[in-house]
Amino acid sequence: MTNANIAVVGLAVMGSNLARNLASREGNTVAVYNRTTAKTDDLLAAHPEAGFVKAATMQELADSLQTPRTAIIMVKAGKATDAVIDELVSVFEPGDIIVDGGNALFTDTIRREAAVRETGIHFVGCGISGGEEGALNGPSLMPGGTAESYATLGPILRSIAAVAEGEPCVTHIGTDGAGHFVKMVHNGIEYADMQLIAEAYDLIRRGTGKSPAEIADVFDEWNQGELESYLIEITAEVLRQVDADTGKPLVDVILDAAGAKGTGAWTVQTALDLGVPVSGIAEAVFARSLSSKLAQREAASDLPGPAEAWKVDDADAFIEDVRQALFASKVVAYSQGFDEIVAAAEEHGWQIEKGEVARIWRAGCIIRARFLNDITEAYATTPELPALILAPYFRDIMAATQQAWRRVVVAAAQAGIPAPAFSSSLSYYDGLRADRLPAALVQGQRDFFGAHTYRRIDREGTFHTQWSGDRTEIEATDTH
Ligand code: NBP
Repeated sequence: MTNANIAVVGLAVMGSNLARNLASREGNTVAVYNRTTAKTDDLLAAHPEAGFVKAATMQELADSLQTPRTAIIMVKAGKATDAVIDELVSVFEPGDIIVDGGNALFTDTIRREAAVRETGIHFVGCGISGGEEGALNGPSLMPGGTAESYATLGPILRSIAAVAEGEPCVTHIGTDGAGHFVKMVHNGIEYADMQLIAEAYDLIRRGTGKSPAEIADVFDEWNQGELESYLIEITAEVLRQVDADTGKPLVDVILDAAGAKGTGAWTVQTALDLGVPVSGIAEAVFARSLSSKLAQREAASDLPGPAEAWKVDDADAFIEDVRQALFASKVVAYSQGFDEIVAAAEEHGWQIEKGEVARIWRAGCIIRARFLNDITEAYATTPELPALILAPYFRDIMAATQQAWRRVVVAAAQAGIPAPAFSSSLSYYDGLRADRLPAALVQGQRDFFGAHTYRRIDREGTFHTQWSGDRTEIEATDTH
């Protein structure tokens, strides 16, 4: 029996929704397999309209598929993925395609792709964004792998992807781990975006005394303008929610300890290895860590803060300042994220179209936002921008917002309100645009204690000062 054109392996929330999405598109017949067969039976019983082909074993799954066979794995990232790949390789043939749609670390995807390629089978790591809703109704899809495998896979992925302005939110990102890498950076940017919104909320609440419901109105209004995005939209909904038990705003009864599943940390760890400053994303990850240190926070709660209570004089003007600070900091987070993509592309030999990445993030995924159009346009005009923030459109935003941004960071510091992502983004911006940085002094220090040498601004070469001797400078190139 060979009548299915696509298979889904792993039928938990993501896999079953993706399978239903696939089955709803004309021309697809979907074979489904889950380690625990009862889950497969449940899915078939709940969705007879999908016309799923049930496979009780991997061999049955292989037999049910047209060649070249294509299977999408949606199991828990890590060991489970390796186990499922091994099983599929044992029943698939050269030319078949195995797709991992889980949240794999891109270096695992590089390793798996190389191993599976040895068998003649294609392996595609595909980032899938949008959670369970996206999987069912249209996710943003970030496939890696070979161009050859994308020729087969592309039409299937285009059929299920979210659509923005008539275009499916999928593109072939690059070879081997490129898709999962870009998905990882997407998640890192998501961390920054969420933290910036949370800081904006906190500053407005503590500065103006507005209630969460009133701040929800502010976010609704912001969502009509250049900040329009899914995260701003859901923030308003969360702030408006009232707790049924206590009658309080839900946000006031939720424990203020933020969880994380690790993709933000991966983004930062990878950036450290690549030497790319993604400070906005890093601060967002650290802010979640700090929030979760409940015992430490409790012990530190009597540390002194500012002497005077804080209230802004002009609430409307302050809220507009915060809006501008949020927009400027958001541009920094995206600019840093794209820097990381550029650096990894260089390191791994990926040909990543940055404008295409922004294009496929416009729908289906958590960071979907109006201003992604402007990112696509910026890279279309100047593909080799030294940094996204330097595109004319973003330069104009910085020019228009930087004074407000400074006022907000100053106010936060004086009021003793943590705004790590706002303030570190501003420091990054000032560092980037500085004529001179104190890095010159750091180089002097390094040369003093470790003879690490330095370069000069006025001539070529590498130099070392003999600090313990007569303090003369010598050309150091030949001595190291
Ligand atoms: P889970 O991550 O909870 O994984 C559950 C699935 O993995 C079940 O089908 C389970 O089979 C299967 N599985 C496990 Br666990 N170990 C296995 C093994 N050794 N062999 C075969 N199957 C095994 O599912 P999910 O939340 O649907 O997520 C699926 C993937 O999608 C993950 O990689 C996740 O990171 C990624 N993702 C999730 C989201 C989201 O919003 N949830 C978004 C984007 C991507 P069983 O039924 O037999 O236990």
